[in-house]
Amino acid sequence: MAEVKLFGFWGSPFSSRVQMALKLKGVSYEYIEEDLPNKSPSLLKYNPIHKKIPVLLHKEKPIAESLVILEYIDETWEGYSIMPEDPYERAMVRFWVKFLDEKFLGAAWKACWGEGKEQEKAMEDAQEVLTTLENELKGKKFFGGDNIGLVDIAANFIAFWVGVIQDVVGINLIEEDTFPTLFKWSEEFLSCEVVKGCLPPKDKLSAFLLARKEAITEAAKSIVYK
Ligand SMILES: N[C@@H](CCC(=O)N[C@@H](CS)C(=O)NCC(=O)O)C(=O)O
Repeated sequence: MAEVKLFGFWGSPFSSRVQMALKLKGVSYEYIEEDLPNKSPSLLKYNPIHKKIPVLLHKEKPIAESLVILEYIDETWEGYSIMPEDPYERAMVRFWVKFLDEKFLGAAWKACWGEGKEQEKAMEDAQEVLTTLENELKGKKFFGGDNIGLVDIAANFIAFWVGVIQDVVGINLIEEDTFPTLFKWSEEFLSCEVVKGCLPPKDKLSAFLLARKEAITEAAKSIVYK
């Protein structure tokens, strides 16, 4: 039995985060694809609280929540480090990933899939977050400095998913002339072989989202972000 297993879903940026960290560390693992509308008994057993992917199973012990998993991976295996050593720098990484998940994901999803006034407001909110990130990134190649770190991995949604969704729904959230630093960062990030190997095929993701456009638009109405 594999020592490390990952329960994931091919189109999920959260699964992709975990795959990136495992691959950067060189950890071999068994990947188990979940059918999210029909979750497996194993997923429900290992993540009974949220019932979501990703779940990392290490020596039969489950860990849920992608950001928690990323830190666990960094602390458990040696080699490439996605977290800095300095406690203050580590605190800053935690600050930025919390900011990303709390302030960007909900707003961006609603900006892409929302309608009317709610969509307009979400677009403004998402762009405000992007402006903050643009400033944070100035003068650096990656959020992690010269190398990809935990914040870069957590921001995979900005680098890849936003671009695909933009094309599907026909909006422009991130463009080269509005966020040049983030745009360049995306290109650098997406050109990394490990990153490329942990992303879904663009066409497959576009088709998947397009086929569910109505359902996603409906679900986006209930998104509340801070
Ligand atoms: N905060 C979680 C989010 C994970 C998440 O939203 N997973 C989605 C797939 S992208 C899921 O499993 N959804 C199933 C459901 O909600 O029923 C993390 O960072 O791991």
